[in-house]
Amino acid sequence: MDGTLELYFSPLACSLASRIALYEAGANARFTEVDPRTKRTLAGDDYLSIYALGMVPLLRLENGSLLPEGAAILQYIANRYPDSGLAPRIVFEHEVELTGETRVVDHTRPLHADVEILPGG
Ligand SMILES: N[C@@H](CCC(=O)N[C@@H](CS)C(=O)NCC(=O)O)C(=O)O
Repeated sequence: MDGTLELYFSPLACSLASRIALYEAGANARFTEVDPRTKRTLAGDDYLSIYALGMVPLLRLENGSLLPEGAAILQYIANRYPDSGLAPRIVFEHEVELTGETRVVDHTRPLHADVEILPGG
């Protein structure tokens, strides 16, 4: 555990999305390749002893804990690096009020309720 993220991946596998997200976010990360047939890393480590399911992607967090599942990893990266713009920022109503906005979004109304038809449209 050295304070960097570590992504376990296999080339051309679904871990590619997590790799791209980490690159796009400019994350300080190491990339450890896993051979899907032998379940060993390129350095020869037994991947099944790291993650018993033997699947990629798997992200080792800065605190050493392990996060599996591509969707969860992508969400984590987007949250961890909000300035990367990988996911839309969630604006809560109280934040809108804090910024002095007078219009508070009403989540109970259908989204299209605010859409105005343009003249000629
Ligand atoms: N539910 C997992 C599935 C991950 C997955 O199926 N990974 C494949 C590569 S795309 C894998 O590691 N297969 C190797 C195996 O099943 O032994 C996720 O979405 O991350």
